[in-house]
Amino acid sequence: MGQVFWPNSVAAEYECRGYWRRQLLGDLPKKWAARHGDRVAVVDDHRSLTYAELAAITERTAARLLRSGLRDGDNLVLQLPNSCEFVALLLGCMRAGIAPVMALPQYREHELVHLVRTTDAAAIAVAGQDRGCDYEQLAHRVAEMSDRRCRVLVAGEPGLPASVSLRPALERRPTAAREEADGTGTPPDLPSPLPDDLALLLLSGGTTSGAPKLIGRTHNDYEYNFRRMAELCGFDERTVYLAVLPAGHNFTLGCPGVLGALSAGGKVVLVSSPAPEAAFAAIDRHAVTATALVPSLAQRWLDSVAGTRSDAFGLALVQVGGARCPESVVTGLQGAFGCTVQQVFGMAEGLLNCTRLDDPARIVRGTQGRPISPGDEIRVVDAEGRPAERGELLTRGPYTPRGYFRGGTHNSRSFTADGWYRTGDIVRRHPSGNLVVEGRTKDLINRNGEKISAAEVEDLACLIPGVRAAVAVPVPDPATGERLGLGVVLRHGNGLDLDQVRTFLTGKGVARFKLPEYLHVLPEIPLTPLGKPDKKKVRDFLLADRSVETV
Ligand code: OOB
Repeated sequence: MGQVFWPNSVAAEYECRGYWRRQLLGDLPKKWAARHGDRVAVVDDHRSLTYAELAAITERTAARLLRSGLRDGDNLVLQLPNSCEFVALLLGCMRAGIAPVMALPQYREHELVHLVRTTDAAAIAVAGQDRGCDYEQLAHRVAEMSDRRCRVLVAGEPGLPASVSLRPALERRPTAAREEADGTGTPPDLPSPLPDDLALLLLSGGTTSGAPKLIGRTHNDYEYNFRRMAELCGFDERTVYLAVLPAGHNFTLGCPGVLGALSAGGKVVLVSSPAPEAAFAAIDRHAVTATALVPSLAQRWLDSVAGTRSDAFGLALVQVGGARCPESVVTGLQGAFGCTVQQVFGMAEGLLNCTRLDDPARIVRGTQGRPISPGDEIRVVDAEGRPAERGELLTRGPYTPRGYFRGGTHNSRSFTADGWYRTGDIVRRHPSGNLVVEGRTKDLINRNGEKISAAEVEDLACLIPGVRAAVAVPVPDPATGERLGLGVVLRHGNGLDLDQVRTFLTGKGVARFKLPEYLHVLPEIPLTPLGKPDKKKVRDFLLADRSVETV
């Protein structure tokens, strides 16, 4: 299967302690519908679905997926904008025993081919066109570039207001397409996976080497993840949750996110653009009570509400996480929206820390909270692995799997032999028992909460003709937290400019957010006394260039 889960004795304990409830995620919509049938479950710019409709669509989507040739145990790369179709396909996959691989809408060929190959995906599901990108064409190119037969499914045909259609784009047989559209044809038997089977695959934001790693999450562990977060966030039937960050990211999906809000009987509003205007219109129109933001987006919202009566919105809770949040953003949000703020320090690998809704203001401002579960084990260790007040955070627990999906040798670097995940985050224990994130050992750039592996960009940059060596570094930035800076050494004296680098990488199908924003040509890569690239020095060169540019 490729995913390292928990030893049996540990799994039995998690079940015994009530963390795991043997609940299959694909069966949830039926349960929810039995309780809240006629109430609205999900809304986007075009349509809304009641709980009863969501349950019916989940069943139908599962059946359609299986009829289109997919099987229980397959993986499917899911790349849809925030929409009702996203939710229906997600749940439909889980109902059919197919693990959705949660791709972000920003991904292009480079990232998608990697996902399809690593997961052996049997299909890629996309929206036809969205925000200037022809996803259907993109998916076809990806399918052609991957080694095995990968179907392309296009979701969301217009004109079917209360349904989610799935067009198998590769097989354009008219009868099959009609069956898909009207839901006829013999319904296949829907499988019944086991609760400790793989339910979905999340993308790691946190690893150092090469392309992003995947984390397989089980029905048992992920259900606990969003149930526990929903409990801590006080979600209930009155909750109206706005998904404004990509719904496929763990934060928006399950912390408590879309799944937590639905489990609590609330309503989920999905917008496909994070722009303040669109988000504010949705908040106003649907009386949104809770949402999750990365700090840079929170700052954008604050800039755009300056001076207006935004506290008239009924926003009760704003979660901020994904990157270090300046205190000014926390106080700004409290002041502008009159809401409770919660800091969330989480990771796709599992562990979630958050401040509690009734924590004193200084804790909410100055810490990233504490683990959400009594089952979470954490250690803070120094470079020699000894317990310390400040150092790398290690963790194990009921929703932190013990390895990456098909992680190979990478697993032994990121996980200890006894199953602790090395987060690569440098934290300090606050006297209150909360954690403060102070840095990281992992080599990445955290731009708007989106993680970019330095090694991945360096490998790509070395493919540029004339580039002998490259180092990618984070350059601090007030708007995005960090930006991607690239230092390069050239083979010959020929010049290279930023536009050429960006054009080259775009041609390689690299997602736009991974394109370098600063470039510095170096005679040699500066080295530390240990002979490793001195990334601090490279960052200083880039910072110096930047100060010259902005003068
Ligand atoms: C979230 O998940 P990922 O997987 O995209 O990234 C995880 C990494 C963490 O290891 C840490 O380096 C950083 O992102 N991070 C933060 C942070 N929250 C995440 N660094 C400083 N302060 C924070 N509050 O980013 C994620 C997953 C679930 C909920 C929230 C965020």
